[in-house]
Amino acid sequence: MAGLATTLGSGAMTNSIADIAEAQVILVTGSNTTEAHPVLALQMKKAVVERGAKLILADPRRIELAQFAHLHLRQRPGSDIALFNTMAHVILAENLHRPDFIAERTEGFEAFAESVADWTPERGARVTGVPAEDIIAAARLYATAERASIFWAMGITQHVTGTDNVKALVNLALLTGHVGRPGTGLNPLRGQNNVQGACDMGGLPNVFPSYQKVTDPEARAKFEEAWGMTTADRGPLSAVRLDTQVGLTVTEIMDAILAGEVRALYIMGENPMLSDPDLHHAREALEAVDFLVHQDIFLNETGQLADVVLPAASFAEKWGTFTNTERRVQLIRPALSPPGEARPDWEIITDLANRLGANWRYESPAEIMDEIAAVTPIYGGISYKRLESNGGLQWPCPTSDHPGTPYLHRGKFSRGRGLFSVTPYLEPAEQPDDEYPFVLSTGRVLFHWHGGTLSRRSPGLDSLAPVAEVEIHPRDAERLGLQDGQSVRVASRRGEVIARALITPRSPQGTVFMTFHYAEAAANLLTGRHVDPVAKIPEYKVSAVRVEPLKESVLTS
Ligand SMILES: Nc1nc2c(c(=O)[nH]1)N[C@H]1C(S)=C(S)[C@@H](COP(=O)(O)OP(=O)(O)OC[C@H]3O[C@@H](n4cnc5c(=O)[nH]c(N)nc54)[C@H](O)[C@@H]3O)O[C@H]1N2
Ligand SMILES: Nc1nc2c(c(=O)[nH]1)N[C@H]1C(S)=C(S)[C@@H](COP(=O)(O)OP(=O)(O)OC[C@H]3O[C@@H](n4cnc5c(=O)[nH]c(N)nc54)[C@H](O)[C@@H]3O)O[C@H]1N2
Ligand SMILES: [Mo]
Repeated sequence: MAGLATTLGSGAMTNSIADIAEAQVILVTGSNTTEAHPVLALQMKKAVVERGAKLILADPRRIELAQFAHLHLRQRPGSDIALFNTMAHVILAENLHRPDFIAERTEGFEAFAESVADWTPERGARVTGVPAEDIIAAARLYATAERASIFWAMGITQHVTGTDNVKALVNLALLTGHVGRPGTGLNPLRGQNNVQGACDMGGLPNVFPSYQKVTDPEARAKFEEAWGMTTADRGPLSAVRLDTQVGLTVTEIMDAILAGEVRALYIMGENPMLSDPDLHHAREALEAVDFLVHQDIFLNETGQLADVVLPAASFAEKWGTFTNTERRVQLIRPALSPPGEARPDWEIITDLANRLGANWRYESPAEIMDEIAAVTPIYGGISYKRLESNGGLQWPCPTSDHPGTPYLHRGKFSRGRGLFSVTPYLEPAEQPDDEYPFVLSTGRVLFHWHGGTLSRRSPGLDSLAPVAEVEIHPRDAERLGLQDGQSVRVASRRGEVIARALITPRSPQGTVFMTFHYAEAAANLLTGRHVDPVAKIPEYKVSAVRVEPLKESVLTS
């Protein structure tokens, strides 16, 4: 979001899923699309197989999508800026850019062009490990297509240069005019079913709903008025004003607890005891905090540390909306009643607010949606009534007769002109050395979801991926004297886990891959706390580890 919002003015996916079929060239990078977004990946396969689109895959691992790729660039983990700067160099050197588009719709071109002048294909190849001719071929293919789109996910963002990685991709689209039209665009695939909606509603430390900044006095005044904070009937809360200070991000909160600056924590639908980096540190913080509330549909590893647990109803047991990766707001309806004392999240929060002295009178989620529409311009025309009668609406949808917006930035960027950025290449924060000679990359498999709180309760799913595995290249395995299926200890500077070796050329030599789905072999005991300075996202995709074969098999499956 940080990378896109600064350069284009909106942090969301620019185009639509249906649009994938229109692209002639699709660049997918840092997205294991067939495992993490399997339904959307079908559109990519269809574009390639049925429409002859060319797929450029830039991913260190030989993921399933590689079988559909015209070109597979296997860059060293964390070398993306070098790769995309080099592609930009080639596009400029071969005059494949669009001077008309650049002049009309962008700014910052000169400084950017100068900054990639020395990113020759030879230098790019040296830094990324990708053959120079492949980088050149990818640049030509992307630039000369009539319509080319870019898709990415966590392989791009979970680095200390995550924000600049995104900006380097934005540079490519601005250079070639591949944005603002069908079949083009800059498309971050949002991971969780409602992460887009959570951000739109202001679930970020620095904004109110619709990305209105908390530091903007006008925005603050608007919300204070809308929420009745300036009127007298607020009882004990009438002296409370909206905070204009930017809050903390997840990774900062853990540090602030240990510094004594955060005393209470209310966690809703999240399991940091498996998903945060450096779990020993996360545990220390969650044990140190004076008061911990956990609101979840299951008692997960984090809930076990809580002072108070509030049981919530699941998606199947309540009304609500999810906003998906293409900005589409869709209605959910209850199919079951919540078990036991579980209640919808909005009811729990409303009750809590009223016990604190607020005077909230919501009767239903539909009413909350009406309030959202009133204060959130991009959702201005969205109501339950409209959502009931169609397949959802894509924001911006400012008025009740607006049909929604399939692609952004048509004719003009949300910020006015698209901004070129200078993106200097930086190595990952932790490099392999003699003691920790492998790069550990972490991510997902098709059958499990994050900490496994949901998917590992499903015997069907768990039987398909029951044990934590470490992908390791055959040549590395040979050097370690390792057999397929043997138990190994994986250790980093922060901790160690035991998992089962999966010998495969999927991960490149020198890199091992693990998921973070297994509490009994939690990959985040190994990962470190280095973060991107802007977005504060941890570098989950690069840690230095050691792999030691174990004699006996300690795993049962
Ligand atoms: N089955 C399943 N699906 C999910 C989830 C799940 O837990 N399980 N989680 C959801 C969520 S919240 C998210 S955010 C998405 C995540 O979706 P993805 O980001 O697609 O999933 P990851 O497994 O994290 O994989 C990222 C890809 O980045 C590649 N990669 C690693 N290092 C680098 C690098 O340095 N550069 C580049 N360019 N690529 C690199 C990996 O090889 C991998 O193919 O998935 C969503 N979908
Ligand atoms: N090493 C490593 N670590 C990572 C990543 C990585 O690639 N590598 N990826 C990161 C990313 S992109 C993400 S998104 C995070 C995900 O990390 P988390 O969000 O912490 O992981 P989940 O296991 O999805 O936890 C979601 C919780 O929400 C609960 N829940 C489900 N539905 C509801 C509901 O309706 N109401 C309430 N109150 N609770 C509900 C579930 O039971 C579960 O306990 O992990 C991050 N951590
Ligand atoms: Mo995510």
